Formats: sequence, C-alpha cells, structure tokens
Amino acid sequence: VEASIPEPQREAWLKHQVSGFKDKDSFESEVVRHVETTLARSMFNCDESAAYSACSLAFRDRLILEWNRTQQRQTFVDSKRLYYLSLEFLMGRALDNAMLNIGSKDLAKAGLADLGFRIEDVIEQEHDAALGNGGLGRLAACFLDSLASLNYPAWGYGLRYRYGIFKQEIIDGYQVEVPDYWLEFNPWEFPRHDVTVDIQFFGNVRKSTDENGRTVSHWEGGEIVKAVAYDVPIPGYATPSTNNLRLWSSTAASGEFDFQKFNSGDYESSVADQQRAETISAVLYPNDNLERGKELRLKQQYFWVAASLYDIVRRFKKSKRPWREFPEQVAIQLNDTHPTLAVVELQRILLDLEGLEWDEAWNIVTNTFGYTNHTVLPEALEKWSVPLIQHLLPRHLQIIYDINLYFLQSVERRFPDERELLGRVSIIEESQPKMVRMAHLAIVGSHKVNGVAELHSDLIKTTIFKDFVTIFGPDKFTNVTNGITPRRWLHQANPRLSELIASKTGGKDFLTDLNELNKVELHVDDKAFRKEWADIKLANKERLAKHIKASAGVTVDPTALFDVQVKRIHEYKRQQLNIFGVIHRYLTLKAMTREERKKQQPRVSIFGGKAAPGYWMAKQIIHLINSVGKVVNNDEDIGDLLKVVFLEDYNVSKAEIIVPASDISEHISTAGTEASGTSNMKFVLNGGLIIGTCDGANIEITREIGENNIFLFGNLAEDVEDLRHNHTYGTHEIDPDLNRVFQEIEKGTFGSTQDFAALISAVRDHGDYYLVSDDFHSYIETQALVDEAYRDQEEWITKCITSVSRMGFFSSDRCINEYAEGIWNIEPLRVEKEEGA
Ligand code: Z15
Repeated sequence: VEASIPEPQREAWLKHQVSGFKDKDSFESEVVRHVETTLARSMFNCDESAAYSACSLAFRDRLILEWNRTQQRQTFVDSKRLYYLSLEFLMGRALDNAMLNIGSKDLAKAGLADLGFRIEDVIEQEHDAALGNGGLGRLAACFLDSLASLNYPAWGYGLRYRYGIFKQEIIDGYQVEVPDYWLEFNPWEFPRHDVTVDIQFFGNVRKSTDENGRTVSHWEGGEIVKAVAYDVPIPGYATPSTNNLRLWSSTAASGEFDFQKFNSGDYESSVADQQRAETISAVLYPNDNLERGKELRLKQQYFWVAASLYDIVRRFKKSKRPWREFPEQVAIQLNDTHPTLAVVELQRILLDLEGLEWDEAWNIVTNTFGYTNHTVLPEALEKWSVPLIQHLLPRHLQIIYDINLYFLQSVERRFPDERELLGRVSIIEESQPKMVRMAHLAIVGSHKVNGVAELHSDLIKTTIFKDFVTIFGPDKFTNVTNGITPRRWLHQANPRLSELIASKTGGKDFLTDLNELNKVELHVDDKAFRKEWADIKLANKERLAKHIKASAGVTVDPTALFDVQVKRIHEYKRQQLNIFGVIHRYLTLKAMTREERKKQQPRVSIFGGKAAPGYWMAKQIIHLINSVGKVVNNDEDIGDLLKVVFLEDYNVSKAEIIVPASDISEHISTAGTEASGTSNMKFVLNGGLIIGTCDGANIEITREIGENNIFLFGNLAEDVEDLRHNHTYGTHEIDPDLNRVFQEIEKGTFGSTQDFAALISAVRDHGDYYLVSDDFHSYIETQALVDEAYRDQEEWITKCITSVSRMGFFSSDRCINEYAEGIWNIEPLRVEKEEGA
C-alpha cells in the first residue's frame, strides 16, 4: 500500500517533527505529559513505578525516531544485513542503557530530581528482561549492543517468552523456582499485529511431477500456528543507529478452521486450540549446557526459525534480485545448534516453493549460514529423534536425509577407503531410535564454524569435529574469542570507575575503542589516582554489603577480601570445589589459636547462581553452600574472618552490583570444559583479580594482562583424559585435605549428612569426573597466595590497575568486527544525526 504523504502536506509534518530532548525542561515536560495522559495519573498519585513508566516512555519516544530512521536508511541503501538467530537474549534492564546510549542520563537525573525522584530508585523499578539462561544468552545481548554501536545493519531474531528464566528463592537453604511473569508493563516492545506468519506443523508430503518431469514435494495438512512479531529497539552507544530485535509470539491461526468450530458451537475447543498455540512461546527452557529432547522445545525451534526465515526471504524478495544474490544480501548466524532447522527450512523454501534446483539452492544455503559452537560437553550437544522430526516436520526429515545422502556420497568419493568415517560424520546416528545430530547438520550447512575462545576452538578441531576438519579443510573452522560490552559492564555498572578512567585517558573514547584503556597504565604510580581507585572499590563493596544484609541477612565487613563465584550452578563449573575449599579454610581457622587467627586475612565467600530445576546435584551444591554459611556465619570463634553468603536470584541487574564489588572471582572449571566464560572478563574489567584454571578465555586473559596478575592453578586440559582414565582403572587416592573436609561433612557439622552424601561419593566412589580431588591441593595453595597478595594492598592495586588497562581485547566490539570481516562480510552503515536533535 502506498501511504506516502504528498509533497504539499509534508511541510506540516516537518514543522511538528518530534526531536531529541533539548534540555532538562523538555524532558520534564515529557515525563509529566506521560504521567498525566498516557498513565492517567497526577502528582497526587505518582509513585516510583509510575515515574519509571513515564520516564521510559519519554526515552522510548526518542528511541523510536532513531530506530525508524535507521531502518529506513538500511532499506534504502539495501546493503547486506546480518541476522543473529538466538533462542536466548539475556537483556536485563533497558532504561539505564537507553539513557546512557542516547547520552541524556545526566539530564534525566536532574529532571527526575526536580520532579521528586532519585534516578537510581526509578531505574530499579524495571523488571529484567531475562530471556536467557546464562553465558550464551548474555553474549547475544552484548553482541546486539556492539552491532548497533558499530553501525552494522543487523537484526536479532528470537522468541518472546511469556515467562523468562525462573526467579530463584532460597527457602531453608534449598532452591525454589517461581515463575517470572515479566510482561505486565513492558514499554520496550512494539507489537506488530500486521507482521504475522502462519507456521505449519505435522501433516504429510505428497509428490507430484511438473511439466518438466521434475518431482515436486507438497507439504499438506497438519495444523497452523500464527507467529506475531514484537519489535524491540536496540540503541547504539553515541550513535543514532538503532537496530531491531524481533521476537515472535505464538497464537492460534485465525483461519477458517477455528471459524468453523466457532460457528458449529464448539467454542470450548476453539479456546483450547488458542491455548495450545500460545504454549509454544510460553516459557524459556531453564537448562544451561544441557539438552533434553522435549517435543515442545523442537516446536519452539521450528516456529521461531520458520517465522524468521519467512520474514528474511520476504524482505529479500522485495529487492527483486536473482536468488543467487541472496548470500550477498543476507548473512545468518546460528547461535549454537538451536536454530539449525533454518538450514533445512531455507533449502525447503528454495526447492519446494521457489522451484530452484537442489545444487543451486544448497549453494545459496551454505553461503548464507555461519555456525557458532559454544560447548564440547556431550550432554549439551543436540540430537533429535528421527521419529519425532518425522511426525512434526515430515518434509524436513526428507530434506535432512537428502542433505546427508549427498554429503556422505561426496565424502565416500574423496575417502573411499575410510569405511568408519561415514558412520562417524553422518548427520544420522544409527541408534535405536535413530537420531539427527544437529551439530553435524549445522557444520554441513554453513560456510564457517567458530568456537568462542582459542582453547575451545582448538578443542573442537581436534576432538568432536576432527573428522570435519579432514573433510572440509582447516579454513572452514575458526576462532572468535568472546567479548563483553564495556557500555553495560563498565560505564553503566561502575560509573565512578568509568569516570575516573575517562579523566585519565582523555575522555570517553575508551567506551568505543577499549584499547584506549592502555593509557591507564601510565598513571599506575599516581598517588591520588590510586587513592581514588581504592575508594571506588570500597564504595562498590559497601553497596554490595548493604545488598547482602538486605537479601541474605548477613552482616559482612566491606574491608574483608570479597571472593565471588556467580554463574549457573554446574558440576563442571565446580562450585563444589569452592565450597569444599571454604570448609577447609573453616577447619584451618578453627584449629588455630586466638593469636594465630589474628594474623589471618578476613574473607567473604559470595556465591550466586541458578540450578536447572531438574539438576539434582546442582541443587545439592546450593544446599551445601547454605548449610555451611549457617554454621560458619554463627561461629563466634570465626567472627569476621570468614563469612559465607549465597545471594538468591542471580541475574543481570544483580551482576551489575556484584561484579564491580569483587576483589577476587572464581573461574575454576575443569580444564577443557568451559568454552570461554565471559564473567571472567567482566570482573577483571572492573578491577577485580581472578583465580582460575587454564580453561576457556582465562588463557587469553592471562596472555593479555600477564601471568603475575592472575592466580592460575590445576591440571591442564591435555591431561584430563589420562587422569580420568586412571580414576577408572588405576588407584585413586583422594587428597588428604579434601578427605578431612569429607569427614567433617559426614560428622554432621553442616546438618543432615545424607543430603551431601552424593556430592562426596561423586568424588570418592564414582570416578571424580570433574577432577575435584586432583585439583584440590593446587586450589588451596593458590588461595593461600591470594591471601598473601591481598595483604600487600599497594601491590594488589597495582595488579588491578595494570590488568584493567590491558583488557581492551575483550570488548565485544573487537569480537563483532572479527565476525563482520571474517564470517558475515558486512560493513557499517551510518545514519546521519537528525537536525537539531
Ligand atoms: C551456554 O550458556 C553456553 C554454552 C552452551 O552450549 C549453552 Cl547450551 C549455554 C556458554 C558456555 O558455557 C560459556 O563458556 C560461554 O562463554 C558462553 O556460552 C558464550 O559463548
């Protein structure tokens, strides 16, 4: 529909064009207008929640303008776009981020103060957008920030879950899950009821022959669910570029089907249909690094992938270009294997709906997709049963078999003597039932495959994907080390440190070019600077101490060493190693004389993180931490020498308080299991040191900041296999210090011994798969080095300042530029800043 305003009337539009806030006054007037009209309230009933709503709406109005202009510009220039497909976007709060990225936070702070509010209280009203589990989802959110800030034409595609990751409550030391209903008031999304896609499930495939004798497949019958688009603006930092995150919501199709039911008086069943359709986007699966093969999860994946591809293809077709130009216009990145059905869906569109030949279609497909692998853990690698796919997506299963057939034929031609190879690389696992290996499908369907840190990228090439390196050659496999956005994780979370850095590096350039941080090192001996640095850390610790008191009821001394481990609870991340270490510390302190104790470094051990609801062992770990806390925190012999705190409901907004307040944080996964880790980067960027294993990005952090500035311990990835083998077939002696810890637990010091028996026997009786005992001694010794180093505060601060100044590499801007150049082949596109804005 042509809806453009004719030339003579445009003058009126231009005269009334909405622009950015000119000053505090115009901001205030917008807030008051929203309170009084949009919210229908007044100064006599405006609480902090109403102030949040009005303030968000005022900023949203500004965002929309830049967003529209960015999208118009991208459409007009018709440049290549990236589409980032991710089942998770762990965004956190939007208001603070929008204010900082637009650059009007100071003005808003003053304006809100005039109106009777503290900006911090207003910001805290917002509910986190928690559409993700952990690292993978937060990485996607950092990438969106960098893509917009670097002016890349890019869209995110995801699911609009009605319930994000559950809220965690700790009751009597146990995790309890509470649903996270977050959509009651969400000013940051725009429903597009005119942008919908009908998604088909089930049914069957009919074959026919066309006039050229070519077999054509028709996927018929089954049921239809409607996808509705909800758009979320993603503002770049210090640029008008505002990208789009499109989230799909499921609802019943308003086809004849329902209508008939309705007319025939079957009202109840049509309501039931509606509810069943809405179930698809109802809830985020709460597993991190684990796949459980549930039918609803597969439905989610296809629903989201099919809607996104329909949208992408519809946009491409408007340009009237020939199909072969598709990969020159479109790059699609698969965030893990979750969206791998997109490979099959695009092939189906080109083959069945657009009538292309197989080879031409397949060429387009493989040149369009890139695949990022995030784990080598076997339990996290997705496999879907053939009967399930057959039932839900009958045509897709046929195409998967054809993809596999042509792939295996080409492998057989090139490696005729290697009979075993075919079975190993096949997309179909010949098990009972047969399974589709999604990682194999993603590799075969993409032109590039990347890991997320150097060690991880090496590991996938030499272990799980080794055969594919032989087949496709090494160039298809590459590394892009993860990064984090310095806007949220430094400027927003730690405003005083950001300001201090700005004062020493000549302005805020470091926020868009993080290598500028290296100028900080020049001031490492500057007395006043060091004093201010230490003051900021102490203030951040005081703030966290207040939060600990309010949420866990524990009083902690802000001058003690804050030792933090916050991340999803998982055996491979080894929170059990940490808490066993804490018990060892407690026993050591208990055995000391009063005089000896006085010489010890006081510590606060802070834990946080969610366990997947079905992950029993992880829940036992949470229970043990809380049980140890209860004993230690109330032991008068110990006092402030040791406190143990479990912070409930760790999420993005809590991380923004915790990360700037750490002295040392723990990244202690069994070597070779943590693909990258990204909180390690956040902690060091905020002037905390880390204790860690030689795993994931810890290795590159060490290379950048220097090995004197990090506390590394434990066995190396290359030795893990042999150690495990010895546990199973050799003699397996438990570390004597760890044994003492076990005995203490078994004595009942921390409550009912039964509860913790499984944690002990995993190490003692079941092969200690995660090498807790093997690394225990090295861990304890290294923690002693941490105490010693912390006692020399001058040296400690030097380490912190030096580390921060060398962290430039870990910006997600660097990371996104590597993807853009090496994988997506996209270029920045600037939008001019609006006149007078
Ligand atoms: C997840 O959060 C990660 C990997 C996965 O395969 C799944 Cl399903 C979830 C994490 C990695 O564990 C972490 O090491 C990495 O930093 C993060 O993805 C981002 O790449």
